[in-house]
Amino acid sequence: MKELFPDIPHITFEGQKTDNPLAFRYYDAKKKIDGTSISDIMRFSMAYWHSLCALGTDPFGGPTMERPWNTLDPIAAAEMRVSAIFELTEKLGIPFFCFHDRDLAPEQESIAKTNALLDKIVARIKERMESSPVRVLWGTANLFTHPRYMNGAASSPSLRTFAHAAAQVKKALEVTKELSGQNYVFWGGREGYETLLNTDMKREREQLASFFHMAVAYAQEIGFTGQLLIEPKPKEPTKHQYDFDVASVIGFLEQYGLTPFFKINIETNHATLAGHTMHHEVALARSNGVLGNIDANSGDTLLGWDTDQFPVSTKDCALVMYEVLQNGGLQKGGLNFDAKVRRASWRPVDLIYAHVAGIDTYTHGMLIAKKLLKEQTLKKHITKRYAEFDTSLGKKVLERTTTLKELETFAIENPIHRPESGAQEMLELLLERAIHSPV
Ligand code: XUL
Ligand code: CO
Repeated sequence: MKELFPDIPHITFEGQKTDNPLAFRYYDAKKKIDGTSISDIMRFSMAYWHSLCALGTDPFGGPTMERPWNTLDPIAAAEMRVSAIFELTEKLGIPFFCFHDRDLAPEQESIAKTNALLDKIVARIKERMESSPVRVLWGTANLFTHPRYMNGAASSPSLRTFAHAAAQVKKALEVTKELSGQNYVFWGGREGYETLLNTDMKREREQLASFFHMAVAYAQEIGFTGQLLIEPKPKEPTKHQYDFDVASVIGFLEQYGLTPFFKINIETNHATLAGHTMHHEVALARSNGVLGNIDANSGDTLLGWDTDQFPVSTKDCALVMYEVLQNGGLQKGGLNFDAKVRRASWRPVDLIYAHVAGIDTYTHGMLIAKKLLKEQTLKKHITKRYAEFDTSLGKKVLERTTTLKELETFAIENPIHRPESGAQEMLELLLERAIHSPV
């Protein structure tokens, strides 16, 4: 097979001393840690949309990316992108990719024609998978680009729009199953509102819940065994999105009887847009048993929108992996680079530098997290900090078997002026040292 990117080599592990930016310092894919290969722990994935479809446009400027399919018609370009996803992931040693239906094939003038073209591209992907180790991490439906979704998809006031969204999700679930996708994602970029002056919020949330129930039923009907995931984001493109953050999604799932069917896909830049750290979101999901997938990227603290940059902060990645490891891994989920190169980074090789940076930073973070857990660096302080709640009265509080009266008696017998120091600065020092210690 002719290579599309002959100048891009296979990226290999060269160890911590290498200065080669087209090699890994930490990602030794086959190396086993406690019996599991690094590749299986990390479960990295490439995002079809950012790496193959994005043109480098922004609200002020046109396309900048140089890609071999630029001059082709849309269908020939879609076919070439199939070769590209396998070539790039294989060269990087990335085992998965994720896609929206419309990333694979452009929409045509009718549902029947759109689905027929999608089937053609899907057949091509299936054929390539026969000779490639690369697999689908998750699929999703793009329910935000077409003008019919301008007022939302499942939360649209138009039943016709709602039905189109339903038809699209039905097909996207079928396609994800056909490609043995391990998860299916719902990101509702337009499931929210621009102004309450024209919005019935109660009804829209009920529509959304009904939509999810139908998707669960259809996934079961066709025998899709992948994990269903909801991806929160507080805003952008809509002013307010119903799946605001992990806490809102947990509440929504609970309210509408959807908890058993969904986990959460957490994206770093969405967490920060919601005013949280990524660590907060991942920790909250883990402690509620709904950590499903990570959309790995980073934002820019000086900008108020979703910049989708590659993750390059060792500390942030270490803290995410600290939770992932305590979760026993991500099971069916993975670490999907929902990230794009800047529009001035127009060369194909810039995509490779970006992924090497993300892969190595996250793998380094995992190794640091492993050490933090093994040495109980933070854990032993947390255990000590809550020790009073391990006493019999403390346990009664958690079991809800004590009373204000009993606690009053205890308070009289046990006066307290100052509890233990929180020791935040010492813990920050220990974390900083761990980040800069050999792994
Ligand atoms: C948008 C975003 C999406 C979802 C899939 O901010 O993250 O790419 O991951 O629709
Ligand atoms: Co995402």
